[in-house]
Amino acid sequence: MVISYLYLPIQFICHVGLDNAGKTTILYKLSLGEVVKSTATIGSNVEMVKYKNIQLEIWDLGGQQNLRPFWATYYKGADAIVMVVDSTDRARVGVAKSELFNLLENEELSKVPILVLANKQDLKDAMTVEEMSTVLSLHSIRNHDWHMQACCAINGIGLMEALAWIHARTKGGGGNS
Ligand SMILES: Nc1nc2c(ncn2[C@@H]2O[C@H](COP(=O)(O)OP(=O)(O)OP(=O)(O)O)[C@@H](O)[C@H]2O)c(=O)[nH]1
Ligand SMILES: [Mg+2]
Repeated sequence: MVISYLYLPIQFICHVGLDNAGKTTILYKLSLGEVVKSTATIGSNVEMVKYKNIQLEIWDLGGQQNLRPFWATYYKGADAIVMVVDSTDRARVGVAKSELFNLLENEELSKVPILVLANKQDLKDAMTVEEMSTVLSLHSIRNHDWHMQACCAINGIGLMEALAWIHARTKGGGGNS
């Protein structure tokens, strides 16, 4: 029913990650169920996505280098951060790592769970979750609840698991936020 839908609690999520990682493609795959041809995001896109007993207000932020300093202006009140990484972008995985560890230091995010999406798993040269976890040094993260999920924004594989991980960390799903 429309009315009960409107009253579902809202969780505030930010999609961050380098340009071309697939953040916008994931946003529209989740909200529309379709692959939308995207152009580089300048600023942000926002969409509501219903999942079980919550609504996710997902802010998709532009990932180009000159836009990354603005990510932090969206962090206040965030219930989860989703960092999207292009699993084929070996050349820039070090940059992605540095952006990830930079956001982990942000005080606004001190209690916020971090989901890392290893996107573009449909491409044959994609790094595996194990390789990505190693190159991103995820196991050295001690001060955040984090998880890595393999996914593909084109066929949607892994995206429901991503939502389930976030849901489990909300009050409705048994978590604290
Ligand atoms: N093969 C494949 N291509 C993908 C996948 N996800 C996204 N893409 C493609 O990657 C390109 C960049 O996707 P976007 O969603 O625009 O990337 P973005 O992270 O939003 O980039 P910025 O807005 O510049 O930060 C597009 O051509 C997408 O079609 C995927 O899982 N597999
Ligand atoms: Mg985008």
